[in-house]
Amino acid sequence: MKKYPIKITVITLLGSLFALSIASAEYSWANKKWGELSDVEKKAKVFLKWDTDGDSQLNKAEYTEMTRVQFEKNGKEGYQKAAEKRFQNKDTNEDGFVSFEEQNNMKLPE
Ligand SMILES: [Ca+2]
Ligand SMILES: [Ca+2]
Repeated sequence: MKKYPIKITVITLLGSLFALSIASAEYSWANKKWGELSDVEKKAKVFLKWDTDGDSQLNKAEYTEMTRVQFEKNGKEGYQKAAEKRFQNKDTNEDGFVSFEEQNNMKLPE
């Protein structure tokens, strides 16, 4: 019984290591420096920066947040309406998510 918590810790540690290796292996460009990225990889990096839940797509909340920051940067108002409209336009398959492909008309680089 005494060893039980240690086992759990080891399993948890191994689990997080495994998750980490998957995360970094997912995109070959993930660990490159900005200057080494191709244009599409840069686009992908920016896109995935807004993907806070990590599903490689932007849901409406993530998309709205991206639009809010863009508008704020440019000193514009009315981001909510704009985000709503853009989201609808971009989500061409109407699944409630904007994929990288829908956003940029190109495939997410691997
Ligand atoms: Ca997402
Ligand atoms: Ca979609």
